[in-house]
Amino acid sequence: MRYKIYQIPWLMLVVLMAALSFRCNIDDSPMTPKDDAIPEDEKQYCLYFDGQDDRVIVYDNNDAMDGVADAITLEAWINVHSLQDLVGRIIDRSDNQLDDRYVIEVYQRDNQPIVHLNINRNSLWSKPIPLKTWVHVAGTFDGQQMRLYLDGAPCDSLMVETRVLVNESDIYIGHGGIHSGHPGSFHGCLKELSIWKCARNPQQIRQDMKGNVNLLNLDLICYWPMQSDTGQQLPDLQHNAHGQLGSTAGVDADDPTWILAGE
Ligand SMILES: [Ca+2]
Ligand SMILES: [Ca+2]
Repeated sequence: MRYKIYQIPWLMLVVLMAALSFRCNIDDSPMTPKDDAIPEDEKQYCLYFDGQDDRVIVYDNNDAMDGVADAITLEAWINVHSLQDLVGRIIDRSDNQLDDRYVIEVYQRDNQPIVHLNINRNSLWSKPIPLKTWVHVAGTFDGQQMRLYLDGAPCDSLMVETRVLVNESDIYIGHGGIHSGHPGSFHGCLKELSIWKCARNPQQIRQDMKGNVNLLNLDLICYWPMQSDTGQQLPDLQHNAHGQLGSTAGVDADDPTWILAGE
């Protein structure tokens, strides 16, 4: 079969469009790299909490946990999947009277999640935050003023007269503690949790948000980065205040689940 000379540009156009179509089909394919394609040192894990009974417990058996008095900072990356409960605790340390406590949590208001910082019954609230999106939260108290930050930006503050003296309780992560008066089941993912014995300023919060926390900083009390799947233990890289997944040291129904942070 022979083509006439005026047919050749059309043939070239058809071939070009077929090639482009094939190329577009490739680009439209979902980007789902295989898990084993990611080098181990570039994986970033987090813990998924089911919003029902999952929890991490840091038992009160480490003096480093008690280094807070006149000032504190609580920090975490959170990804809220849904509001199954009125509150979802991120970090909760409460005594049996609720007069001595520090809590940072997600709270449900008008069917939207907001962040709530509570220090000894004093409260600060954020604006609504998006679901299924990573948000950095930080709550600070400098001895006089409580402040709340979202993604390193200040969003509220309050003058209070109090001290932080919670020294006899376990720390609960992703769930209310036994003294919290509420289940506080968090539904979603948490990573990069830290507790400091100072009120960190916005510049310090923003500087460390990307995981550049300096372990030589003496104000850092507990640091649970969740860098890898470490089984039943949540390692504290600062003072060995390791957390336990679930309600027992073995596998149980209260265990949160290690997943890759991008999932
Ligand atoms: Ca367990
Ligand atoms: Ca469970």
